[in-house]
Amino acid sequence: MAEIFNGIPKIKYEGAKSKNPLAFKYYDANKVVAGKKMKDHLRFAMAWWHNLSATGADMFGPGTACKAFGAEPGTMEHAMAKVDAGFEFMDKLGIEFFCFHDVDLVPESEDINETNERIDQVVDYIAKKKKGSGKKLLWGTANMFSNPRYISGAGSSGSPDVYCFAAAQIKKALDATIKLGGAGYTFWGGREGYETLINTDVKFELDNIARLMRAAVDYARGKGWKGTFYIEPKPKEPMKHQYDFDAATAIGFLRQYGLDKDFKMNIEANHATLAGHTFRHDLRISAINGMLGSVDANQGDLLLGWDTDEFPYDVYETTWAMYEILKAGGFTTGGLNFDAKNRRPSYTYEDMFLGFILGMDAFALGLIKANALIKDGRIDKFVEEKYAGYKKGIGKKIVSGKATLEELSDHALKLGKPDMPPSGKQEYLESIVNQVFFG
Ligand code: XUL
Ligand code: CO
Repeated sequence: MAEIFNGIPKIKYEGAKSKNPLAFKYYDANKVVAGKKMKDHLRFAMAWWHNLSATGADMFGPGTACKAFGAEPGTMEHAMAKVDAGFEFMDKLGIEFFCFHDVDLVPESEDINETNERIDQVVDYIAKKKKGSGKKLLWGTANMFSNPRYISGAGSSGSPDVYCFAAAQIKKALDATIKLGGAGYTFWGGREGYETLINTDVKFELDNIARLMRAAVDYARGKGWKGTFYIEPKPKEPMKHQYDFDAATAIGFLRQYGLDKDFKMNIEANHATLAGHTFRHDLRISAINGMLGSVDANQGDLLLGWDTDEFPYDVYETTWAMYEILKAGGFTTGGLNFDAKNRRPSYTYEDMFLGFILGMDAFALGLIKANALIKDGRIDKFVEEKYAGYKKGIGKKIVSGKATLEELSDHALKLGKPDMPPSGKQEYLESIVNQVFFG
């Protein structure tokens, strides 16, 4: 097999003092941190769409990066070349997982039957390459937002025919996921939402989306698949309002429709910030509901109001993310999928590697610092002490769930005036974070 990324060596860990751009400074795959190898905590994945398909085109100009990989884009030869490129890329970075949409794998035909035949060919080829390679499928998904038939959604479409096309794509993408031993399957409802309520029956659309998800679960479970379904919340873009607004909304939806046993959240950093939350907030909401499944690792730009999908470099953010993930017990079927792309001016093959090195090092450093914060213990101790009053007396009774409103009222009336609660000490706690980071 001819080398595609000529001149790019296997990326090795060289340590924080290294000035070699093509080396990891913090990601040391087999180093044990908090009882597990770094690679097993982080479970990095490559996204087929950004890494092997997207060229940097935006609404003002064409792509700048060449992702031809020696073949003519739009052909099956190119689809196969992308598989070779993807496996070489993962090998060189030591990445074990990948994720894809159905139509990232193949050029989409006008006729879905032909698209499906193409998917079969590429999936067979991926299955062959995967054997003995140590590479695994983190999750698969169906792109139900790009094709013009999805103008008004897939499961939320006003057309039952379009609804069936969505089902056909999900079925095929699930077949591919199952065949490749995938650990997960993601629903990101890009166009499941509305532009205006003037032409939308929200209740009908939500019911229909839930029916489609139920059909998908029944199909996959019927095939014996034990993997995790994920919802990837996002508040807007492309739609003005998307139904899976954030983790809290998506979890409520899953519970309402009885889908919560089969689904977890796939939290994307840039989606959380678009929803007006921190990345950490959506991870916490997922975790406390037993719904923290997987992560789309990227970061946004707070000065821009859209999904920029940048490679994560903000170590405060990656640290808080890893703090939440460690506290939740780590990933099981999920991992850190780089749903991230190079900036348009970073158009070379080398830039593709530099983006991943940046993101992998940022999360490795985040893991190290999150572990240090947990070991330091002062933050956890503070939070525990904040609620210590609930371990005795009336506090204990409240937590037992047995206190009546009269009892609670009597307690207050007896006191006449409570003591001020202790200081929140936010600034002190923030200074601990800086001390652990830089001390
Ligand atoms: C879009 C997005 C998607 C999903 C998969 O914002 O994040 O790429 O991750 O459909
Ligand atoms: Co994503």
